[in-house]
Amino acid sequence: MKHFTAPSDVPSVPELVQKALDVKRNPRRYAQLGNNKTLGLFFFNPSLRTRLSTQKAAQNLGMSVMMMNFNKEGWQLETEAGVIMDGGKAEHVKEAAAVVGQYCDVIGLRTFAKLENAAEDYKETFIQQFKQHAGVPIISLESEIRHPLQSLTDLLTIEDYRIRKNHTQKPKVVLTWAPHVKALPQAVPNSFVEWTKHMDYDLTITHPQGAELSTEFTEGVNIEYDQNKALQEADFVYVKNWSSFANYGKVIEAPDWTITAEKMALTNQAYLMHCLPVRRNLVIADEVLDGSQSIVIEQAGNRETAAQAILQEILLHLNAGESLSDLSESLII
Ligand code: AN0
Ligand code: CP
Repeated sequence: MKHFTAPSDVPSVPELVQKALDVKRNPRRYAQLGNNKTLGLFFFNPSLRTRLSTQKAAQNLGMSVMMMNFNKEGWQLETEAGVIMDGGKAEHVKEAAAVVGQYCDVIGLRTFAKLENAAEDYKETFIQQFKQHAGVPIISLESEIRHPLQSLTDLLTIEDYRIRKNHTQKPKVVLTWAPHVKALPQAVPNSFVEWTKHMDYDLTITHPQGAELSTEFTEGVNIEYDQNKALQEADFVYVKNWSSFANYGKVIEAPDWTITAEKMALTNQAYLMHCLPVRRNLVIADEVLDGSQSIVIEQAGNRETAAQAILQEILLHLNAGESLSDLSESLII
């Protein structure tokens, strides 16, 4: 695996989930793999879990880590080609990406959707530009439209629970929209759907009318507009707010969609998941978040495992490339 930005970068999603489960059982197997390698983590937006779990994962593999909040500490970056840069942006992403590629062996990048123009956001400009100009593997730490590290974590968490609880039947997994006061990106639900499609799960998405995700992600997935009906017999309930795709970036008001104990009682004693951060009693009621079926903290803990699995795969790929080039150098000599 070279880059990690979407399932299309991964040879097999179920095999990657299995590798992540192996990392969870045997976290120190590759403790030296990243010696003398540097990971750069570059953020255009806030983060708690992604930043700390990916740093920890890199340390577990012996890598050193550099971090920077690009929006606060770096130059404002231009992304358009061919423009006269006489405005507020001091540096072009072409140079910025190429320069950080000189210092880092692997680069992680977080760039949230601006939620102003869907066509612009759905291009994932920064990820694409860094892939093109940095010359090193790129890991998405949440792009405008995808959050693959979160989704790998989510699948790892579901599989881990299925093994531990001896759940052999195909699980019913419900992704439910929940209310929020701010316009949030579609990255987490898009990715959750995109990754879950690779697993043998019975997936239902439930949301109010007007909260449809892009069909680029939801094509072929069961959508149920009645939340109570969708929750029936669910084994895993994944809760997340997102803003409208059709009415791009607008907040959708549906206060009855908060996840309460009454709603969870409709499920098959489902485990409750959320990527965090979560607003209590708006998205999920206290009684549910603090209840015995909530696995959100362990889910967040699994971020470290998923990040380590990805870094391992990328480092193995890098090291294989290096030993091949060593070999060709020695052949030339
Ligand atoms: C972000 C989002 O919804 O994409 C990050 C989630 C991991 N959430 C918020 O901004 C609250
Ligand atoms: N779930 C997640 O990505 O959290 P952070 O935004 O805190 O990194």
